Amino acid sequence: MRYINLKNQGYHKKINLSKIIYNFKKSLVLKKNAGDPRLIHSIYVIRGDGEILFEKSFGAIKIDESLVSVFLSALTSFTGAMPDGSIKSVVSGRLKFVYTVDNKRDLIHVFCADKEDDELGLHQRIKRVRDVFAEEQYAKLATWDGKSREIWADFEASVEKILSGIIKIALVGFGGVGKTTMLNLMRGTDVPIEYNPTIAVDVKKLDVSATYDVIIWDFAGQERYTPLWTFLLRGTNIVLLVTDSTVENVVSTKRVYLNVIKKRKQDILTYCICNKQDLPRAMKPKLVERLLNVPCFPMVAINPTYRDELMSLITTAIDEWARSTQQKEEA
Ligand SMILES: Nc1nc2c(ncn2[C@@H]2O[C@H](COP(=O)(O)OP(=O)(O)OP(=O)(O)O)[C@@H](O)[C@H]2O)c(=O)[nH]1
Ligand SMILES: [Mg+2]
Repeated sequence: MRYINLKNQGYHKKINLSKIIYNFKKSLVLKKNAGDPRLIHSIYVIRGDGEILFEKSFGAIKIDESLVSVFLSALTSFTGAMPDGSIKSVVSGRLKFVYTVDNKRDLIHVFCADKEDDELGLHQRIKRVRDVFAEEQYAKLATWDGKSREIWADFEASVEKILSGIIKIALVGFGGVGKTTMLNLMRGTDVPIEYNPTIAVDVKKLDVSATYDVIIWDFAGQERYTPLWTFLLRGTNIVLLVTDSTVENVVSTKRVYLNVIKKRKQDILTYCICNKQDLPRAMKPKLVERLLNVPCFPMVAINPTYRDELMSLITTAIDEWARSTQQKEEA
């Protein structure tokens, strides 16, 4: 069992690294399964008269197709009284059907999933599918001949994206550089001025994308926690590498980038945040960029006027990540 003794740092308790790692492994498994699209068997868009306009099967789980047929044929009889936009679900055998109505357009959207699949994740996704259909697809039906598949290409791509799940963004950097302050700024919560070092890691959901569930992992940066970083980076899609922009910290941060992030097998999109630009010793992002060779952005995390910049930077990172993932899939 690995322990870190914190006595020398003024703490009088031991941190059990193995236990922290075990708990995080457990939470990773749970998160992975939450709304995992691989458990969604199929999705349908159905007209009020029962006609199936769109169906897409993911073939992830073997199911009793007749059960689906029976459910779909009976569906219109119990969606009639549903208020617009409401979502319901029903479990039948191993399957869970989640459905919602768009009364204005006379449409019903249905997900057929595994009964264990996360209810909230399914609700969020079916709502997004309904919105995307209303915004991007519905108008195309007016000129549709009822047969050609071309008009469905964009919608199908959107559905894939919506079902593709979770983006993990990690805030990585040494103690006191301002990661937790940035997380608070992103979430619009009050920014405490006093420094409370993060213990191990803090995980929060960020409401920033209509397509993905974005989870931010705020790493603890004090030296005693850095052995955790390699483990915590698993499954990360985007790293925001945070520096306090002093020369010393930029140099150490470069070492982290080269030895911990860049060495990983999986591709991680990395941006560097040059925080504490309000302080006199702050290096300019242009200069840091030349040293680190990753895109660098200026930040003053204690100043709420930087929030918009921070949010648009995260949106840009997510878009860039999604684009490069798609390109890799196509290659
Ligand atoms: N002057 C200035 N202070 C900042 C800025 N951002 C954060 N701070 C302060 O720096 C201190 C440390 O900030 P935290 O966000 O807790 O640092 P952290 O990176 O999360 O540190 P660990 O959790 O130990 O890894 C706090 O007192 C913040 O108020 C900034 O842009 N300018
Ligand atoms: Mg912190």
